[in-house]
Amino acid sequence: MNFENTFSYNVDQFTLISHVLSLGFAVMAAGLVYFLVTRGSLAPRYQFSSVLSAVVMVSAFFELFLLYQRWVGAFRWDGTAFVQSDTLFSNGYRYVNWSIDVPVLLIQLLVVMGVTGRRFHLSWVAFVVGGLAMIYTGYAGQFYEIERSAPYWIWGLVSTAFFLLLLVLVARTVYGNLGRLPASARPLARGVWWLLLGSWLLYPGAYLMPAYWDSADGVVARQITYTVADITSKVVYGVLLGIIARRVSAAEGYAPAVADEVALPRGGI
Ligand code: RET
Repeated sequence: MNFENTFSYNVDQFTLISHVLSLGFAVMAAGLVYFLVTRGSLAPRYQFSSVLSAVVMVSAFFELFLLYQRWVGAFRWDGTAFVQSDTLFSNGYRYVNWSIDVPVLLIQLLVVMGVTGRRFHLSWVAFVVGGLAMIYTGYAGQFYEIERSAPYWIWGLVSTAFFLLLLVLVARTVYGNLGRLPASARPLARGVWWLLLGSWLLYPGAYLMPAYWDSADGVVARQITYTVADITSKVVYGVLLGIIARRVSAAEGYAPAVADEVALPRGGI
């Protein structure tokens, strides 16, 4: 069970969380349209990056929409506060959604950084295996977040080891392939690394929230943290990779169809 179910909430806390969760799925729907519409401005081999972003948007949309419904169903107004009703809120839905999104986001990086052949295959396997190991060990640990007994800390640490491994692999993917990119795209690729680092660190921060902010306000902070992390690690990251792919496409001499020139501001966004 999650610590969200151990408190009652005043009107402000309850509505703030409802709004933050609804922002999450609304942004994913908007992102889906953006990635589909701008797909044509990329050279065919990079269009797969937009398709991967669209996959992330659809899966995150449904997960966050479900979570929003769980939230509004898990509490009822008793005249003074929002108290537990007969269903539970669960962040577990987030973890299962990450099983799709984490591998897809990392594979998208390989596509845009121009990794191909054997290297692509090896990195692909390492990202999927490492990513799933990080997520499922963390998933096991979050069941113990209320009592914060040994499994909470042990699974959290095991998950962190996989996280560090992934970060090393991501840093190598970005910095090891910078030379393949046109000069105009290199600062953006470095930006992708820092964005990924900053946004992904928010997830372990949210995992730890019950340990250092064990109150209804801590729950508000945790759901805001998750939403900021979701928007930056999925949408902003996808937009940034799209801009890089567009610059690489242009450097490779790809000229988008006329309709795309009209749809996008000059120079692309
Ligand atoms: C867990 C458990 C505690 C330790 C660590 C974790 C890391 C989670 C991460 C999740 C990233 C999710 C993303 C989703 C995007 O769709 C599992 C919370 C280190 C890094 C990027």
